[in-house]
Amino acid sequence: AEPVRLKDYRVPDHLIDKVDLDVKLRATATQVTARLSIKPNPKGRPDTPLVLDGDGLAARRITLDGVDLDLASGFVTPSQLTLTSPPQRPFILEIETELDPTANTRLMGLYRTGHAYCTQCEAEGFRRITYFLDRPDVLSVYTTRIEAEVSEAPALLSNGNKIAEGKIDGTSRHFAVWSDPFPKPCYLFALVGGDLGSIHDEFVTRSGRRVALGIYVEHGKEAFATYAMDALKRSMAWDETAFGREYDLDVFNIVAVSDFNMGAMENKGLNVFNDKYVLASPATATDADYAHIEAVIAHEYFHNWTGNRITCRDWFQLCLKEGLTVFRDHEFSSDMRSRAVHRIADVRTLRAQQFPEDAGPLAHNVRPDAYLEINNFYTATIYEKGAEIIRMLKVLIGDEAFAKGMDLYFERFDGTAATIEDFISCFAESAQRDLTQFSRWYNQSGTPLVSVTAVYDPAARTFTLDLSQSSKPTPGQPTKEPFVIPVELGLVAGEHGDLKLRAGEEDGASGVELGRGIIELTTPRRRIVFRDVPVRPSPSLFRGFSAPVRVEYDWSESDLVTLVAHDSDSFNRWQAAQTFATRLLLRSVEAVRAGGAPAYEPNFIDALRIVTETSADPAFTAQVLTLPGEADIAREIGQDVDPDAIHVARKALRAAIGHDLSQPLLAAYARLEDKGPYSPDAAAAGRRSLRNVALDLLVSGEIPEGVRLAAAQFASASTMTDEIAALGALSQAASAERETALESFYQNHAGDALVIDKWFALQAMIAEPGALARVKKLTAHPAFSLANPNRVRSLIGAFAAGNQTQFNAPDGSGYDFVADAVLELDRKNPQVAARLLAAFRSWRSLESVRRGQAESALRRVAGSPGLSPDVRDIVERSLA
Ligand code: BAL
Ligand code: ZN
Repeated sequence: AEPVRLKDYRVPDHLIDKVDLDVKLRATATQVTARLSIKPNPKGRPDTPLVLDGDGLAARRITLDGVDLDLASGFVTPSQLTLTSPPQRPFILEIETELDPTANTRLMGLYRTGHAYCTQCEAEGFRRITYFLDRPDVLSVYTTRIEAEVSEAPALLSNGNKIAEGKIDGTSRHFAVWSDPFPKPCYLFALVGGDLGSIHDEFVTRSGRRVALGIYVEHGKEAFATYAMDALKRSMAWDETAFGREYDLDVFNIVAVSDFNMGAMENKGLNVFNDKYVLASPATATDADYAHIEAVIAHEYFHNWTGNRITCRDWFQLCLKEGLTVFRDHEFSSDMRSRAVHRIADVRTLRAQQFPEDAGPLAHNVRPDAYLEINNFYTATIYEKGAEIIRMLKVLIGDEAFAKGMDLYFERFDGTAATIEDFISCFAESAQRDLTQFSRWYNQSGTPLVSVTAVYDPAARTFTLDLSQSSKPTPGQPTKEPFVIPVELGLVAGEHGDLKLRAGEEDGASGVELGRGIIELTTPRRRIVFRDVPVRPSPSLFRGFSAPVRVEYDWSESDLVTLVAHDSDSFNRWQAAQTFATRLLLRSVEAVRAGGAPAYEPNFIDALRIVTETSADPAFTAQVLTLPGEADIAREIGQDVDPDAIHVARKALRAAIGHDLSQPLLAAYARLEDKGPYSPDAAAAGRRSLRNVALDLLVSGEIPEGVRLAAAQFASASTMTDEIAALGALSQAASAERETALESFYQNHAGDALVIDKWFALQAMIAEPGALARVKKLTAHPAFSLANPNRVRSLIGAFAAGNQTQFNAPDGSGYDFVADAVLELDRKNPQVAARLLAAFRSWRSLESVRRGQAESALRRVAGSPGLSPDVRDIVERSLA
């Protein structure tokens, strides 16, 4: 297949103003009648054929202005409907198709899940329902009539407002008609018909619109949706105050289903969710689950403006809605929780998920310029790096110009399908600034490296900082132009804190920059000479992670200890601990590979001790005590990676922390015990997180009291947070107790799919040689199914992404297992299969034996017959 290219974009030659759908739901033979009001696009080319997209469709009848077209004449295939010379005036095309929702295992288009029919149309699922101009710049007003058996689907939902409903006389069927007044692209279409429980509430917008809110879930799970409802109302209120955005329909419904490819989907007025991001109770969901639910509910709701009211012109602009909406949900969560701790968590995610993507064969621009399969571009780069770019923009132009630019964007592009250029132009205008160079962030892939050196001259009292930026080649981009990189910095003089930044124009800095503490690196190199510097300071660079870059600076150990203790920027206090840990771990890995013992550094442990004993914020302390992950360390090493050595080094450092800090950790554990009823708020969650990090470290350090506490906590936990944390701690080492605990966890939670997902994932991530055998055995467990994406991700996905030593076993067994799973899954659900295969993305950085094994597994996948376009795209890019 030929890639789709951004440079080939052309406006559509036809438009579809109005879509009237009539859907008669039946388990294996659903009948869809689509009445499309089509017209030539005055901005398109005249006299061109009309080509509608289809995917696996079976047309039953097609009429043009009421006249039957001959289906046998060859103008319609399962994947296309072509009118070679359509009328040069508005006309009505009516298309009847028949679908089998039960046989739809791809979970795109209309499918069955649990007790419901539901749809997923983004990116190109609508063409599996009817023939259409399936592209985001064709906006139509939809009316949807749904009909079903009353007993099978008492609830009938679609986009917009319900305008009619009733029984169908003489039958056991009923219908509902929904009308959505807002023109939208077909990827935002949704319908649901099902036998579901629901909870209802109301939100009154600031201009007085009463909005009926509903959340639909499996019967019996209604009480588990109350937190999601609360998060929804908070999201609606927040968008009014933070972005001036009000909701615009009388109804907002959410439906939670258990079989879903993505996390959730922002269909206009009818969000469909993976139930993982809706259902929560203290006994079944962890604090992290609560935080995710809050964030995803907010994210999908915020799409109503950034995505729905203003949509994307084409799929190359995906980050226009995704990066921006992630930025908005990060801001929301920061306001709801601790901003500093939230920032740390977001950066951890970016580094764990986006940095490796950007460093490997799957690297791509935040705005790609070509794709073979758009489903493969719902990536950390589009989402997380896309959000970072917007955050950087805000840092660069300041809050006021940023807010003005957002207002301009909403005002100017409401009701349109927009581009990144449209978006950026609003900020260029509001900030009165040329953002051409800044836009390179959208068009060049890879993580830039900023190298910094410094010289202190005590006689001259100057501190000279030399900054330089460089970027490695990425696929298709051998060289890069310099980026605009905002460097938020401070010079920390021990316990005296920040020095005032002084430098003149002749020293390479502007007063405006110094006043804000934000230096812009726009050229390959920049030197700044700071004046009146009384002592050698410790530079605090990229405060708040002001740009998505890697930083290289040779901090001394005493600099790092100073920054951990005294940096006024709490993100950089955490970062200094991470930098120290990383340095130590890299040294250890080398020692271990050379046959020696892991490195040990009392200064590092002491820095952690000070935070543990003095920090008033348990959530922050928990972050400081959490070392970089094994994959993070692998990425830092970059080449010739040996995951076993990394595991040994990291495990030894955790053991040292647990051992050496056992007293303060035990004290924190005792002090932070939950008193009173459960609350998912950030403060309570923060206390539990430190307590559980302490427990885990104590068990790592083989402190007998820690092991005893873990067993006791597992036996008596009243929350899933504490229960799974204790089980995780107990699972660190092989023992009969571990197996008993795993068995009892299963018995206690059997039947609760989301909890059993955790049980699968925990076992998949056990870092010991028996893990693969265990995972293979679990694929035969009655609770496992390849048909359920959450299950696949929790068992096979967790093994591939979360078990570095066993997935990367040198005999290739981990790779073979995942490759086999990908091939089997590809026949059912290519989208999920392709996502799973992306776990190989860092294969080239491995040492040669593993690299060879990974390559042969990938080649075996590549050589298998009948691959989906999704998997073929990933495997070919991985091997290129
Ligand atoms: N638009 C796909 C799901 C999401 O990002 O909200
Ligand atoms: Zn989104």
